[in-house]
Amino acid sequence: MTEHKNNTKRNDSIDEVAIIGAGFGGLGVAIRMQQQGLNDFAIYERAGDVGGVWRDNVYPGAACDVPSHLYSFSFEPKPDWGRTFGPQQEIYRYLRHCADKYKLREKIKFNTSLSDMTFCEASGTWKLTFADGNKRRARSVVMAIGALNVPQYPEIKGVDSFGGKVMHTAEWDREYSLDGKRVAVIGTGASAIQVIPSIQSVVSDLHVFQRTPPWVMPKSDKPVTPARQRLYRRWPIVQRMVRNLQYLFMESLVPAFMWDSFLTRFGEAMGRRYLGKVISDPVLREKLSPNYAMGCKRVLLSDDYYPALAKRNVNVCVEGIDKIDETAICTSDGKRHEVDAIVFATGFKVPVSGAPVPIRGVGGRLLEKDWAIGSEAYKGVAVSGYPNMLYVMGPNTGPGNTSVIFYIESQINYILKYLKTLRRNQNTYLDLKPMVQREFNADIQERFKGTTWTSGCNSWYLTKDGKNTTLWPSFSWQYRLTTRHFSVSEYECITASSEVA
Ligand code: N01
Repeated sequence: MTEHKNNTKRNDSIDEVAIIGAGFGGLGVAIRMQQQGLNDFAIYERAGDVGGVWRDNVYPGAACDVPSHLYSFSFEPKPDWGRTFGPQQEIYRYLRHCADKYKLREKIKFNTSLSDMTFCEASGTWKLTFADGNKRRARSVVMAIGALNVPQYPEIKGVDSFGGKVMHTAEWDREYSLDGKRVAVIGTGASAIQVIPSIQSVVSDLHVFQRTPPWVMPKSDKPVTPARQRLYRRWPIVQRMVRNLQYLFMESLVPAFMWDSFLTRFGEAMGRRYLGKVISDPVLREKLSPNYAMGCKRVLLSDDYYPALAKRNVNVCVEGIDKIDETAICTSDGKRHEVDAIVFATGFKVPVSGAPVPIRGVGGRLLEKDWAIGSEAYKGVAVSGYPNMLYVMGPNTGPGNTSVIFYIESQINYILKYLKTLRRNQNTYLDLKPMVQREFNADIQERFKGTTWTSGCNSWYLTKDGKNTTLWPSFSWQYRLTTRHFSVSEYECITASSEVA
């Protein structure tokens, strides 16, 4: 690529880099940019605080199912995790600490929600429009908007007629008390298995509506002793070693998902054994027995989910929901389950990162249309036709088994290389060559063939056509290696013809 001398006067109405979102992704990019001397960026956050999903998901029991040491930045370890698996409040505090320590709040425009993004080819910049009508230009945009943040409410007949309280786990109303109420939880995924044991003892009756029984394994969550916290504080290398061991353990589970192997069978046997140990009632055990290959959907970790389901005030309904009326959930066996409140633990809208707002790239092409049959990017970061737009947690970067933070840090490595290249070449923008994206994605889909993830269960990882646009199909170290490499030859390098008007 030809290196242009930077004769352009710095234009203060333009952000060199606009980061959208102040969750793990946005904060991580910003911290690493600062550490590399790339200080010309602004962060736009739709809410009034940092934290992303860890700010928003405040349902009782919300916690992480990835070990705490792995669920923090490698460049900002936290020696004093209170539990082996961090609860929501603690992770939220950690992210606030990151924002404060690295003085990021002064760079964040809070309550500023992006509503539209258009690329201007002449100036090689993005025009950002916000919900309050304000506009801004940016040379590059980092889309750190998170993968799972738009709650999915299922379309159930009559739901609007229900006279009681309706909540989604991701939109929890902390003012509403469930004490002594008859409550329905719809869904038995990662959020449900956390909320159910946390509310079981305070509600009078709990009806759990299960469509597919999940694979559940013990979590072994426990408090971290002060002595251990002191040890980590004094000897950070010990914490790093623990973190590395946990990483290796989780990485060793990948083959169980990649092929229908003896490891998958072994995992399933362990899962059944655990179920049998906790649930003595054969009818309930039958209801809770998974009917698909382990790993096809997310394997859930919990120490208190099965015990909660065995309590006398809990009823697990496996019949399909026909409709909801003013006071009850009606199931296909003709029963009416009268409740005061319904909790939708029904997950999030997919595709993962989707096009959250209209995004117009080169020639006015619309990302929503380009991604209509499944989102696609290069290394989960760059998208052909959308120059200098860089995704964090974009398509096919979800970890099936390990910490998403490892993936985010891999993307940050790639993004930093991209941004440094741009800095050396002012007035230039980089548009990924379509062929590079096509070949990369064809290879990804090829690698999914024969894996547990495509073994036939109905999971949100897949599009309607069975394409997996959410997960990385292999070991996470392979993702780390692939994102370490940035080659400018994979991009069209275009010189902008005019300055911003
Ligand atoms: O959502 P889900 P989630 N009638 O999609 C059921 C992350 N996460 O919020 O399996 C009845 O997993 C649906 O049934 P089925 C994590 O990545 C992380 O729990 O489709 N049921 C399922 O049981 C996770 O994967 C943490 O048959 C209906 C449930 O609703 C992702 O978020 C914690 C239904 C949805 O489960 C999503 O998890 C929590 C209907 N019409 C979440 N529609 C961590 O700890 C849907 N369901 C990091």
